[in-house]
Amino acid sequence: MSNNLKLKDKLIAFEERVAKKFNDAKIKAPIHLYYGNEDQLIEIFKNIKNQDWVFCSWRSHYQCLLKGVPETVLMEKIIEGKSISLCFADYKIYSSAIVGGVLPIAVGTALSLKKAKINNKVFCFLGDMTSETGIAHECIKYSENHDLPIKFIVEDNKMSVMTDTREVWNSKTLTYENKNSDKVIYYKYETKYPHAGAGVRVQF
Ligand SMILES: Cc1ncc(C[n+]2csc(CCOP(=O)(O)OP(=O)(O)O)c2C)c(N)n1
Ligand SMILES: [Mg+2]
Repeated sequence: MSNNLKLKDKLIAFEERVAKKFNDAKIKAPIHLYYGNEDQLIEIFKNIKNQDWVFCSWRSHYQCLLKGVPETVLMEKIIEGKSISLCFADYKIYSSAIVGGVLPIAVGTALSLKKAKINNKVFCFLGDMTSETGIAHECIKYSENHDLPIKFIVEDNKMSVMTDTREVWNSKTLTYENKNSDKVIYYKYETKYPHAGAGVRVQF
């Protein structure tokens, strides 16, 4: 079995364990699970070094694991109810459940790295709807124009909770779907999980 396949299985199995704990009411706070984007994240993380910063949203279990947070440590935090805003300073990973909340913080981090001539990068993950907000447009424009050491990764599952993002904006394509920018990576994925929860207890 190749290393990528092992890692992919590990990621999927971790989310399945979280899903079971949530459905068994062992986790009392919201969870947001990933599925179907393992290959893309494994590829992206090949370019992320230990000393690089990773910024995420409410959905961040895969990034935490790929940044090196041990499964037991991550699971403990999730059981404590912290899934929605996981932060591990030692691993340089920071998340916020506020739509667009991490974007300016990621830009500021990239600006400070550039000013201090530190050779590390920032990787900022955002959903398709987040990528259409004003704050995302400003942050990406600022990062492009100042050539900051940052990559925004737009993760398109087509939905914002239960709402079709393209329908909202009355557009067949998203702003960053076909945009040629060295600051933006864009990919599409199909998940098997609802926006939040794992399909049995509370979900929305
Ligand atoms: C400021 C703010 N407004 C609304 C919400 C509620 N909310 C949480 S996730 C979400 C959908 C965001 O969709 P998208 O960016 O596509 O991310 P996905 O969950 O699909 O990965 C919304 C509206 C929030 N967390 N913060
Ligand atoms: Mg989405």
